[in-house]
Amino acid sequence: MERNTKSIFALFSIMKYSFIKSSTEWKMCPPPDKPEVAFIGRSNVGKSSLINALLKSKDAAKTSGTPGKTQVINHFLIEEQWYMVDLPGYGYARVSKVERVKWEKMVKNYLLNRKNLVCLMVLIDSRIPPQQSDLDFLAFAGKNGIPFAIIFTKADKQSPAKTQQNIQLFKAKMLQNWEELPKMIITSAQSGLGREDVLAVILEGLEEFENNQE
Ligand SMILES: Nc1nc2c(ncn2[C@@H]2O[C@H](COP(=O)(O)OP(=O)(O)O)[C@@H](O)[C@H]2O)c(=O)[nH]1
Ligand SMILES: [Mg+2]
Repeated sequence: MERNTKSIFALFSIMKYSFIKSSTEWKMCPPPDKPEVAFIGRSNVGKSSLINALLKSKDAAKTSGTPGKTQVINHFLIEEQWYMVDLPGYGYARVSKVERVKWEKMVKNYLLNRKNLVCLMVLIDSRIPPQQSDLDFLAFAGKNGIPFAIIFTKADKQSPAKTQQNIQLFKAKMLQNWEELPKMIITSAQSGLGREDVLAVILEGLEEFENNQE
């Protein structure tokens, strides 16, 4: 109980974090003895920026203008209690087929095998209409029972009305194949919008993991 209370306070203020390792396959990841939350999305969606915003750090995860480079699974240890995982992006057009197949194998094996994964955050750019690569990836997650939430990014870049419009389009697309919609959070790494909502979802996952350990 004491641990829980401590983690709640830590989550909403500045979190202590350290980079643990980069892994090229799921078997090389740290032992699954702590709960972990992973982040994924199309290259350039704002994944590194969101991770930095959550950690209130400028450079925990490197933000970059040249997408599609990182093909590793990055583990950060947060508050000595849980892992935050930065997964390589998908749907980058200028990547070779060989690279794409490598990505599929690495990421999908990670998602299908990582026992301590409590929530996958799937990032979607709030500025653009539904993209097939996002819908395909969500279909994969759903079919395989991977727990996930959708995080819409870069909301500061347009009016709230425009954001809502894209989200409605996205929901309509999803409802063609899904009976119910997952949790969805609107965020901006720039303004901090949605930060606490994302952290609340993380906290739920961490608590669930703890309860299942007992
Ligand atoms: N205005 C704005 N720009 C963002 C936001 N998130 C990311 N960006 C920008 O989008 C680009 C890609 O971001 P990055 O975090 O590197 O994306 P990643 O490839 O998904 O890790 C960078 O130029 C960021 O500065 C946001 O919330 N608001
Ligand atoms: Mg990145």
